[in-house]
Amino acid sequence: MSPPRFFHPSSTRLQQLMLEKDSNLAFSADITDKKKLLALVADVAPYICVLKTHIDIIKDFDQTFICALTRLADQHGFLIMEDRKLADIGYIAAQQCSEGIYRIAQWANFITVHTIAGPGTLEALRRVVKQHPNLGILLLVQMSSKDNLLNEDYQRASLRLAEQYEDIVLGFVSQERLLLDSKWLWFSPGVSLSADQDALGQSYRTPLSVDSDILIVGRGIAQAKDPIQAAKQYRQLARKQTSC
Ligand code: S5P
Repeated sequence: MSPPRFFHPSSTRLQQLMLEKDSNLAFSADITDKKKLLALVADVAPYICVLKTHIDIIKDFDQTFICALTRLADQHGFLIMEDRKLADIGYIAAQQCSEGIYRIAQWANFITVHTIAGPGTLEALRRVVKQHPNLGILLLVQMSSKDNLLNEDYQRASLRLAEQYEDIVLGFVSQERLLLDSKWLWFSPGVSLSADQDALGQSYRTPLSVDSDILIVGRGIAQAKDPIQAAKQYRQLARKQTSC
C-alpha cells in the first residue's frame, strides 16, 4: 500500500499548497461568530495552507457558512481541518463525522481523532472515508496542555494504530515528530510569540522551537492587533524549520 502522505488527495494537495504558497502555517479560527470568522479567514488566507475549525463553537452556524468557507478555500487555496477530536465508539464516531447538522465528512479535508476508544473508532471511520475520499484522519498523539494524560505508552500505542490504518491516517497532531518515517504529516498546536501559557492550562512554544510540518496558531493571530501582519510573521517563522 502506498504511504499515506503520498497517495491521499488531501495530503497531496496540502504538499502542493505548502510549496506554492511557501507556507507551513495553519490558522485555528476559534471564533464563534460566522461573519467575523469568515472576514478574518479572508484576511489571512493568502498566508496559510490549512484552516482549522471547531465547527461546534459557531453560535450562528448554518449551511451558508460551509458554502462561504469552502468558497474561500477554493479561492485562496487552503485545506480545512475540522478539529472535532472524535473519541467515541465507532458506531457513534462515524455518525458524528458524517451526520447531524455539521456533516463534517462532506467538507473537511482532515478531521482530528483521539485513539482512546481503540481501533473501533478507526474501523468505523474507514467506512466513512470510503464514501468521502477527500477526508483524511489525523490522530492526536501528544497534547500541548499542561499535565495532559497522553503518556508515552499511550503515544506508542497510538502510533501503532496509525500503522494499522495507514490507508486513512495521514498524520498526527503532536508536539514533536515521534517517527522518522517521512510518510506522516505532523501538525503542532500550542504556538505563540506573545505568550507562554494561558489561564486554562494551554502551554505555548515559539515557532522556532517547534519541529513539525504544519504549525497551528490560533489566538496568536486572531487576537493580534494586526492579524494580517501576525499571519505574515508566523508564516515566515514557521517555514524556517520544516522539511517539506
Ligand atoms: O494539543 C493540542 C491539540 C489541539 S488540536 N492543543 C491545542 O491547543 N489544540 C488546538 O489548537 C486547540 O483546540 C485550539 O483550537 C488550537 C490552539 O489555539 P491557541 O489559540 O491556543 O493557539
